[in-house]
Amino acid sequence: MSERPEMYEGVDTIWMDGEFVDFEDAQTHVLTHGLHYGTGVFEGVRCYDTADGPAIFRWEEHLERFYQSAKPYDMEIPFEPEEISEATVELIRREELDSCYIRPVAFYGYGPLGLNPGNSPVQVAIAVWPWGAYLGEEALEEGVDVAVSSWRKHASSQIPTNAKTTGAYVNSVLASLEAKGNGYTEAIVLNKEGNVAEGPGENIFLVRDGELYTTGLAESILDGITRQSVVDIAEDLGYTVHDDATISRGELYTADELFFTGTAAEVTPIRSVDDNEIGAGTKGPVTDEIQTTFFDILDDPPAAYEDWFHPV
Ligand code: PPE
Repeated sequence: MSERPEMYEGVDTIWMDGEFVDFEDAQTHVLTHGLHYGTGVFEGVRCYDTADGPAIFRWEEHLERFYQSAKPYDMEIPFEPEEISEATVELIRREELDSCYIRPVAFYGYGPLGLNPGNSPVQVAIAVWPWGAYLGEEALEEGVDVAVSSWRKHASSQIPTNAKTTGAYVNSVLASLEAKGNGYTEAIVLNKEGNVAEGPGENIFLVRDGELYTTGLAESILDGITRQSVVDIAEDLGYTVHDDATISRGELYTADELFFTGTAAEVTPIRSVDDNEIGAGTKGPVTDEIQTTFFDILDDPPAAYEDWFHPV
């Protein structure tokens, strides 16, 4: 096996198919259905080192989406949510991590190939590892330079976009490769209609005249849990939020502020789109207030947001 990526240094254990196995032993056959056809579903979750101890952020919502994602693929995850939850908590404890990223994945495993996955067993694994700022520490302060991708997001009538399916992420990979290849930090992907969908691994928010806009669920986006959280936070801060918006490409350039949300990306300001400066070309004041509130909540959960946290 090739050398272990630095990202996973120090990780000893992975939970796989009901057991805790050594990191190096979490293997699967090359004739795995999900490897050939992308028939897997996954989650990305973060555990934060809060003032009340390590806690998983919005765990119930992530677990629910995990099972929902499996539905269009007739995939029966052979474990109850409680079992997945207990395994995850135990894994974080064993790794003695205060904060980490959590990656549950379920996929059609080694069975007869052919498109019908029905004869392949469903395999499930959970890995945890420390993962810092997704787009870099500096991105959280200064913002990122992004480009509108020439790749369009698939419509939900082609591949359900509200399901977090492994195979569907080739679209995100293409957009991300193109953006990075052209010297940008991240992409923005338009939907089939040519309106804004989302980032390859993030939802997007626009600020105009003190109000917030985020693309609606019918715009071929993932129903992001950070997106939902930011809508709540912004409303609690007194902002008007339009969470069912259609945003045209042109509106990106004239926005007062733009930012990404996601489990990995958290709240990341966007400072330019296609080399056009957004606002003052740095983190804007509304983005700053929302980002600060978001990180404050994660740091020391106030009573009003307590149910967003699952103690480890
Ligand atoms: N859109 C897409 C396409 C997406 O992948 C994510 C998460 C989001 C929106 C935001 O959703 P949420 O995490 O529930 O707020 N992307 C995950 C994978 C990133 C990766 O590079 O892998 C994540 O952030 O964990």
